[in-house]
Amino acid sequence: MSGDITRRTTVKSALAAAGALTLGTPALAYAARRAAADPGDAWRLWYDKPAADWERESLPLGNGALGVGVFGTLASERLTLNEKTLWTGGPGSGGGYDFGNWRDPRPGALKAVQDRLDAEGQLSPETVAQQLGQSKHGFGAYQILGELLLDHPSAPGGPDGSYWRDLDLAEGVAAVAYAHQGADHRREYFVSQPDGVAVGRLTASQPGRVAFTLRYTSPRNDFQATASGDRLTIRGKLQDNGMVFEAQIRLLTEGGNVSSGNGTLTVSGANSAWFVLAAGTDYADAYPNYRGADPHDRVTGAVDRAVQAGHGALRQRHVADHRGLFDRVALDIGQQQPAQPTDRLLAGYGSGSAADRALEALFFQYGRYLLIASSRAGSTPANLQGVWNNVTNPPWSADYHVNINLQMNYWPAEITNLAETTIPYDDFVEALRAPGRVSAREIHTSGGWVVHNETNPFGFTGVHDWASSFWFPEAAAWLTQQMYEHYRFDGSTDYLRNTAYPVMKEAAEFWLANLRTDPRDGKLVVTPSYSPEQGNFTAGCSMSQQIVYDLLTNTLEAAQTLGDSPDFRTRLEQTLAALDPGLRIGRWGQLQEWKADLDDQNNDHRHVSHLFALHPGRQIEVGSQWAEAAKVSLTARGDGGTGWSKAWKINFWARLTDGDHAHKMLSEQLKSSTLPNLWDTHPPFQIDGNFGATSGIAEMLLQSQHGPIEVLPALPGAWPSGSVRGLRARGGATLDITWAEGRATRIVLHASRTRRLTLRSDLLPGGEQVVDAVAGQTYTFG
Ligand code: FUC
Repeated sequence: MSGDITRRTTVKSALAAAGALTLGTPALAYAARRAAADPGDAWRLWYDKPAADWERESLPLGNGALGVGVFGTLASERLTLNEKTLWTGGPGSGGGYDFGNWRDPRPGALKAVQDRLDAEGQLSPETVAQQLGQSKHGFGAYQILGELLLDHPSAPGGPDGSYWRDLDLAEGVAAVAYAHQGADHRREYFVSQPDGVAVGRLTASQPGRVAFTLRYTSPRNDFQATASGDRLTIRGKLQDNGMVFEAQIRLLTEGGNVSSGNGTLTVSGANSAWFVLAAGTDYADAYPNYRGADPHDRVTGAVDRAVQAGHGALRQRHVADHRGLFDRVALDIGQQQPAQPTDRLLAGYGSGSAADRALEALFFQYGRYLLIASSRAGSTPANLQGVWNNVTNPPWSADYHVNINLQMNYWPAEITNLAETTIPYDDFVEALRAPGRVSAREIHTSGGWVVHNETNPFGFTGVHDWASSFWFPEAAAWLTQQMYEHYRFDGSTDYLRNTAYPVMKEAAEFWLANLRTDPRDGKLVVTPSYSPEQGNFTAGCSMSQQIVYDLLTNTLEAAQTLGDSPDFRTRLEQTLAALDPGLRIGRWGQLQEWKADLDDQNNDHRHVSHLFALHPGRQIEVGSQWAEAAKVSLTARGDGGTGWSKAWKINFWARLTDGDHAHKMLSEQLKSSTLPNLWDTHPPFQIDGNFGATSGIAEMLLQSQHGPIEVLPALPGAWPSGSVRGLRARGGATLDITWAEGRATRIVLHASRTRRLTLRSDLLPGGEQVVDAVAGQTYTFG
């Protein structure tokens, strides 16, 4: 790739051009060496100063369960620590916990709201919240685990010209380098999935120059830190809910020695030092208590095994594991790595240069990196901040919002070849069924399972009372969509039978029991229904109908594939036939957001919920009247919005096959919703926009939601030539695509399933070719 090649030659000139460096310092030599050593080096965030602010500048590392934020500060290195299950709230919580289910039964309350909607057409959210809402008890919040500080007795006062800090997305390694008193100092960090530990290593180019004191701090006072030998143990219990947490660090040196005392470990006179950290809690995703084994044995085992393995083996296993996922996709959109650190690259973005394309390609890969780092088997899925959090009261509790946000986190997973990252998502959704059945029974008097607007790790499937976001029973249906899509990409009927279908079927049973006939036209509608997060309550708003349509369509397809009972299939078919599809064109040509024509042409609300059928649904096909109406709606909504909203719009425009407008939305996101560490900002930092943008870029290059594989469906003029390797299409296909002057020049399809695929590209005679693909075979066109 062009980026790779330029990268190697520009690092030196980059640093020199930045005016910050004196050529020849040891740290520069390190930087140049590092860049030259790695030919796949395009994928790197780098900076010439330490992070001053966690949200804007820290560099994230993680293995799904553990997260580390690297500051790279000089005199005292700061590393924020996260363990994804460390949450207040839930069973045992001080304020009591009710899963969001009504504390007192409210017989007839739901029906009364439905009857009023039948009679009056609309109700204010406040009115409905008064009837059906309830204040939150014990919802809790994601907690920072603490911080590790590495205090250096001797370090430069501030970053001089030799300072370097980077995050290598391909290796999953962050590094800090600086020169001090004639020695080249270097710190390197990674968080290993295979070994379940965070690892740090400090080296110096002169013997005996590594010296620091390692200590732990926390904004809570609910812990004890005990140092003994080479081990620091932090053990505590959250005051709110009694959740037990433990972290252990072991610190080893080459040369010099380690001493312990007063809850700290001190290295002096060492040639190098390295540490491993493991952490855990007694959380388990098991209804109704959500507690499992004490973490002590697991944490001790992980640090001791890691020490035994040695730094070299840990690093090698980590990099192999990380690259095994990351390297599956390569993207070249004609980028050239510029002579600038990433924060300046971002600040200078917007001229349409090859440097802009470098940022766009980096942003795409960063979304993949963040998903690998925040969503691996064995923990909960990526939350609103992935796995990273620096406080005890993060925005929205850093929870699982399910009226778009959690779903958006997983949009890139299949198409960008990271299907393994969906394992924690599947586990989490599966575990919501048990509490979700109780909420279905107690709030909706029905079978099936349900979850409303947001949830936590303790099965909060009921409601709260924030009027504009407390009611969204469609969330369960929407959550199952990713599971069916996983099947559509992968094609494994075992997965469909054992994992996806039971969850989908039970969500479908909820809606079979809860749809109601609209007296106005006899159609089946969701009621009460609320288009997130605006307007009044009505019956049958478009998003509600489209989500139920999507669920029932997917469930029917799956029932046919698996040969489920004819009775059930007939019920699905009959319900689909009577269901209002949620597609209606209004007075100004727009796709209506509500069943009545209520849309305001000047409304620029961030949620564009009524386009669910376009993306992530597949009810709307480009070329149809619905697609035209969706375009009218989207145009009226405008190109603004919060971070995730802009990211969603990239996907919408890609699905409308308008590559230039999709690219416009990407550039809007980079210009006004992206922080110097390339985290998406809502504001504040919210990771869904990173994932949504990566998905949107992939959708510009490849789509398959309607079956046929569409190659380069929305290529923007800004990327006239390039290539992408390793994107996935539905039906078990992986594609490598090369293009020039805006047209595909070569397509390579790798089949992992034996099946008939339809490939569409203007490279093919007549624009389309049927491929009778055989698993394991490769097919080349052009
Ligand atoms: C949804 C959005 C908000 C925010 C929150 C976490 O409720 O409407 O903008 O993203 O999730």
